Amino acid sequence: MGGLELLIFDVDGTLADTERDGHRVAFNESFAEFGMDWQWSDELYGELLKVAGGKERIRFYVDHYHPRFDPPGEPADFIARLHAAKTRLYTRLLANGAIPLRSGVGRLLREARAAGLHLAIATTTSADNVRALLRHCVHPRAESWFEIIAAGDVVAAKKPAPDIYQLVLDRLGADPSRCIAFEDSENGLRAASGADIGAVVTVNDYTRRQDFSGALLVVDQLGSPDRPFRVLAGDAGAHRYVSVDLLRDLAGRADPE
Ligand code: XBP
Ligand code: MG
Repeated sequence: MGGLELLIFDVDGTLADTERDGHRVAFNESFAEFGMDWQWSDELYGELLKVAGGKERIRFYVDHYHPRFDPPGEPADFIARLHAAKTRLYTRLLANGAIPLRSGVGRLLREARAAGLHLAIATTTSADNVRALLRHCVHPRAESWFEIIAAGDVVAAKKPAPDIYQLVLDRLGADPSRCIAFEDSENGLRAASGADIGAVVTVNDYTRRQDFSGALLVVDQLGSPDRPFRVLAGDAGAHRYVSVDLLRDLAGRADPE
């Protein structure tokens, strides 16, 4: 007999709107630090987000927008140094409180812990960024709330490949039918689906027009009793925000046993 056991969270765009006001700003600051006049506008960044991973995104940008760029030294080393600076600048933004959690995230994490559910992270971003976000935006000891923080370069293929979700399942010996993933993007949904994990999608401004077919539920936010969600696809029954009860309903429907 099945039953919900594990919630697996994406980070960027899901726990917080980190992309436009966090990663994008830090990328631009790192370019300036390296004496380059590259500027990623809000609009251009929306385009670049189709490439998952910061180093991969810089490489794509160079190939498509500055194909004759001649970096000092090996291109891979240059990108790695630039990206390390970006991580330092991004975690500083988090420490300064520049990026709040999305609606309902803190509430659901606490409710899930109180209900005895296990928590995990499956993200494309670097582990340093996840730790900084958990510490500064969730709780000083929030890192210890998660059974595993699967992040960044620990897998060969980033989302939309299922590898990072598969790693979480393998490490925890978890049955995907007893898990629910939380994602904000089509790349993330495809990664979760590829590992046979049902997903709740909370869209944001960069992702709301993407294809979320196959998601258990698509909403505009996790929400709370005084700030209900808007359902964009799927059936939330009488629920008005994403609670543990709703998640158990969704997991039960996906697994008829
Ligand atoms: C997140 C990403 C990351 C971040 C930047 O995708 O694509 O690249 O934008 O992080 P997801 P790094 O939310 O689907 O995991 O610069 O640390 O790669
Ligand atoms: Mg995301």
